Amino acid sequence: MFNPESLKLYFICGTTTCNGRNLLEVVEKALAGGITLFQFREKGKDALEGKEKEDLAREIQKLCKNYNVPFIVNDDVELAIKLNADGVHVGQEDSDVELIREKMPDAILGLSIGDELEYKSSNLSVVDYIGVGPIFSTISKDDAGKAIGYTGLKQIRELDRSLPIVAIGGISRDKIKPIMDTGIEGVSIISAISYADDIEKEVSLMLKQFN
Ligand code: TZP
Ligand code: MG
Repeated sequence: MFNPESLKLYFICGTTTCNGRNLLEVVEKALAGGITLFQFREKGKDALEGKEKEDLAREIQKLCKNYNVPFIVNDDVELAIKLNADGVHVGQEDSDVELIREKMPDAILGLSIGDELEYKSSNLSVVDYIGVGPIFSTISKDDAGKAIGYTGLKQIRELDRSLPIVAIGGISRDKIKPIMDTGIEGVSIISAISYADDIEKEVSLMLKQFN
């Protein structure tokens, strides 16, 4: 069952976006700090594939289970099914969300939305939440679209107040309060967590921003 509260502090990471650190250690520290959801996003040059990717995903899934935090796979629907992951997150260029919903009727299903046009052309009736952004410019995604800022985020929030939204792109601790003020459910973050000097402490400080 999907609880939109799990979107609150949503950490995304893979071996290519963890600052050369050991991904399992990074995820363990983030879990200890209090992240509310984890997405395994293994992408880009030098990303793991096949059995290596699957084995690492299983290890992270175990860690997340220990902390009772949902484990979501980015893009790779077949891996998500094989692992019986809690969910899958896809972009506009990935497979059709209706087909994914047929394959994974009970999983958490998230879709990336870059702007109002993408919002209007997507079948949102089968998804549990949307990831909206980039809000600000990002170092973590080469092909990220144009940053939409607080104004763009607010516009999308106002299109449907019942669809859970998580914001993404260039979000650091100081931006959490103003982003949450737009009335959305959470923030998803890569580098401000994976590059933090002390990941556990940074995550716990981020959590305080929601009070
Ligand atoms: N989609 C839009 S921006 C982005 C993704 C995956 C990267 C977010 O990473 P960061 O480091 O939190 O800006
Ligand atoms: Mg994708």
